[in-house]
Amino acid sequence: MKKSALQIARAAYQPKLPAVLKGNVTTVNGAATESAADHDAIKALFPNTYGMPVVTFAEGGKQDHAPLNVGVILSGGQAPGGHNVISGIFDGIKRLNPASRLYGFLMGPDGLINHKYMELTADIIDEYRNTGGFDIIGSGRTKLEKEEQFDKGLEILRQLGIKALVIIGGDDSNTNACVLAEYYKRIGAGVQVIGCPKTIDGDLKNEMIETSFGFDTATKTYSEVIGNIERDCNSARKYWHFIKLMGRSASHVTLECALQVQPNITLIGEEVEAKNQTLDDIVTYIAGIVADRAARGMNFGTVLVPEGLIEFIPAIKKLIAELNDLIAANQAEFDTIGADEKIAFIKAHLTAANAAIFNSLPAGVSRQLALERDPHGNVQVSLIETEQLLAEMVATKLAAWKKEGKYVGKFSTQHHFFGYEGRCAAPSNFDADYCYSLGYNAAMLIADGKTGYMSSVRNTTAPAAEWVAGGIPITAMMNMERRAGEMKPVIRKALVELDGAPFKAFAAMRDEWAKETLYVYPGPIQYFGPSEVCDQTTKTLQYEQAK
Ligand code: FBP
Repeated sequence: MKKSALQIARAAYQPKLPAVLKGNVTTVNGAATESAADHDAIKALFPNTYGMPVVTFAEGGKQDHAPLNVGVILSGGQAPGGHNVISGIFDGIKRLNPASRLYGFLMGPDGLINHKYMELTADIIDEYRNTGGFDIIGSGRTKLEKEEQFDKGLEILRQLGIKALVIIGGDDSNTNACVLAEYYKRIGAGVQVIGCPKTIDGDLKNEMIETSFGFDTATKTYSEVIGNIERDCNSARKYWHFIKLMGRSASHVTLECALQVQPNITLIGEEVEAKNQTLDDIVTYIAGIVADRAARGMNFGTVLVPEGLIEFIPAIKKLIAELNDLIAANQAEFDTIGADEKIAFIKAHLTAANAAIFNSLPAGVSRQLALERDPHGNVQVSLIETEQLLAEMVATKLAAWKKEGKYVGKFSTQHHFFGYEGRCAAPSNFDADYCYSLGYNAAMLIADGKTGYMSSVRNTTAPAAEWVAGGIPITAMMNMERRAGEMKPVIRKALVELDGAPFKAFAAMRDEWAKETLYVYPGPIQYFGPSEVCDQTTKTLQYEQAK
């Protein structure tokens, strides 16, 4: 396979590990845990994996281990560093015993269910070290949730002598990993299940999981291009750039990019919800800043929009909740009718208040809300062109203000959506190191017999040698939520906290960024060079850990 000069040089990079993982480890058990909420309900659903302690690894002990056969699955959207998680698992189990073997299930959970797999040998692993993408084994969004799927998977796990399965995924996939761990423990299958926190969205985090992998590289990639756009914008001084950023259910990506590039306007979905704003409130806010800058001769600017914005607007959120229940209750009928009939059905069955909101939305948006769902039941917000919608609505408002004499200026727009560009970038040093450590650490959790745990590497704003390695029971992150019309145990999503340090820092500076032109140009990710350029963590982590 032909490789670029960077790929060749990067293949030789040796990811950093926490010092504790470099030798033999012993397990230090912390206190028993409780679920994030709904203790009784979660305990009843997970009697075998509830309440386990947080574990931390310490140096010492003896680690002679029998050969370990391990399986790995990449689940959901791509995130930079997945290949390093896999190479970390590989190196970890080989260190425990060189006769250990690693199997990759192909194209996500489907590979387990349909018995599609490949053995990942040293030469294959070496091809993929420190590379972006999930192409080593592919990924998929099939939901692993039914006992028939678990039993089918167990057949191949037994055939290959696999003692543990590592599921690399986001909150939904790790929820399913936990259900699988509980099931295999209950039936005495003898297969452990370990999760790894992946998603560029950054919404799988808590006290013990400081960040999901891929967030660092993806936000640095987006910030590079937004910075370039800002410089173009400040050179030509004739466009307002509306930039939508991935991040389906939380606005962490948008907030992190804002902290890096200091745009004129940033919308944060969680704030829109907390302030109970309407679409018109948002449009008025943007138009106000555009008019103010125009009055001072600046008919240009940048606006960052989180892709999940639509879902945070309270009126639309209520509408989506009713749509979810309505579709779930009529799934059989829904599966047999065409798009126009579905829309007609929805209009006929929605409550009056939600029907009014539904009818008031531009046709493209209402269709998207009504028709397209991913296998986890999520609205596919990446397909809704919110950036364009907002730009058009702002233009209409400004035209009205012009007539009233409240606005004098020119408003020309450009639209962008950055998402896929960042999901498979070559992992930054942080993600390369973090992912390799998560994988290596997963191998140690397996060696220790753990199941239903998520691999956890903490203290991540310190140098890698000082990172703390261990595991957190997945049940400790769970609560009950309504999904597709039913209450389900799920990992609680981490949204942007409005009283958290990253948001507060942003909120303190945003008025200045709106008024003036204070763009910052981060430039491309650097893999080689001075540490202050190559090894910086995200601003989010820096603010959260106050460093
Ligand atoms: P994960 O939560 O699976 O990591 O994926 C997140 C994400 O990248 C979102 O930001 C985006 O809305 C979605 O995936 C896009 O999904 P798809 O890859 O199926 O188009």
